[in-house]
Amino acid sequence: MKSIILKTISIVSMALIGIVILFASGCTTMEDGPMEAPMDEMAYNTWTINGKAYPDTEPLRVRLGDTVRVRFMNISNGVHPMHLHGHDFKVVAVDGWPVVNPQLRNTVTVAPGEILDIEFVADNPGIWAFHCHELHHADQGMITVVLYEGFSLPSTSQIAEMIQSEKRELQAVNPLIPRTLLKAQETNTVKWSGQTRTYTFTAQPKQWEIRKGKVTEAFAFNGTVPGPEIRVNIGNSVRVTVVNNLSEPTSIHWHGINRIEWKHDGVAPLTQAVIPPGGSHVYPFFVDRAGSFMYHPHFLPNEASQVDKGMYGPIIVEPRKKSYTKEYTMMLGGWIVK
Ligand SMILES: [Cu+2]
Repeated sequence: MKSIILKTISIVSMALIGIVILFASGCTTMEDGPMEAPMDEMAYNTWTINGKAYPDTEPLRVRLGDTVRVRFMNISNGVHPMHLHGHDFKVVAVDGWPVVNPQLRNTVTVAPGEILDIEFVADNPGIWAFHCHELHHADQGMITVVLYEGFSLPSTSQIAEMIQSEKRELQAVNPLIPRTLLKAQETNTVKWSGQTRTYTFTAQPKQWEIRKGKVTEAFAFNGTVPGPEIRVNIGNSVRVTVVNNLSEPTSIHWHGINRIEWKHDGVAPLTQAVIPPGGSHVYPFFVDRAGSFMYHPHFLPNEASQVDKGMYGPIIVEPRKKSYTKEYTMMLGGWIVK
């Protein structure tokens, strides 16, 4: 019975482009006989968009200048914070009802049974991840991409070549920001201040005291959890060298930062090569608005475990005028402590 329902949903969704149906399934097949749907969300091991799990999810194909509406329908029993890279969007409808004064955001939580419509303007050409930010769900399939006309998903060898050419560009005469990023800034209302802030973050294992007397293995940037704060001003460009001293690959995503080239967006192996153990990668980006952002690994399929071990940190872009007299940052984490 369950398989029949699944099939029906999949046919309906294929016919309606732009509709995203979020679904979870166990690994049971028809041959296994009827499957009891597990009560526990954690018992699911595959999470899908329109019946498909990454890398078989269908890209959202857009053209520069499109206004894109995406309709989330959460038929699963999981809560899915859906996150779009490279763009901000507005939640324009909930359960078919229009939202008054929708705010710009890059993540929205879709609860079981909820239907949300979002809209974004396709103004940032490239290949951008679009996924559930419950990173275990992303690791288990709930990830796709926004693919601009004129771009195609790079093959592994193309990614390797892309990284090499980027390296050459970054090492060229004035290496602080790549030419292509400067070009991207020309279309922006905020101009480069002439300042580039540079950071080096080294990821390595660390025995981390999570509460007094309780030590657990963390993956820490520069020996701390959270990792070091990036604190910059509007108009700065930023250049972060990430050094990987772990025994597994990684790659880092600059969450909420849209003035970045898609190939430095950190989703490996989707849009950049992994940073292998012993390797490094230089991430250049630009900040054009004040706000709170963060960085974290986005290496499929290990991003959830790397985040859970402490590989994250805040990015604060100072406002020109402060509405507060004191400030704190709280990064909320989850651990498996033995
Ligand atoms: Cu999810």
